[in-house]
Amino acid sequence: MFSHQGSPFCKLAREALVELELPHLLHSCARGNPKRQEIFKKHGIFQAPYIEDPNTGVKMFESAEIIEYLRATYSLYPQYQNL
Ligand SMILES: N[C@@H](CCC(=O)N[C@@H](CS)C(=O)NCC(=O)O)C(=O)O
Repeated sequence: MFSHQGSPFCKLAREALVELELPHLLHSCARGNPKRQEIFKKHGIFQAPYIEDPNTGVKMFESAEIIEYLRATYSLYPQYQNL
């Protein structure tokens, strides 16, 4: 996941990864970090959080969608995802 610490949206998405105990790489990309270019080149925009899931090929922005995707894909109890 591409993230930066000051972002409340990134914090929520990161929390979902941790809550589900999913091993992940966290690419820190605060303003000025050249890693932002990696996303910009692929999508023409930069926004964090952004994830790429190598298991499914999914690539996505938007914290709420990321959280929903992670829970639907990896939770053992997806029916309780809104608790
Ligand atoms: N609706 C988006 C908002 C994400 C967002 O606004 N991210 C900010 C950081 S808090 C961002 O990437 N801004 C562009 C930038 O930092 O250059 C979400 O929920 O993920």
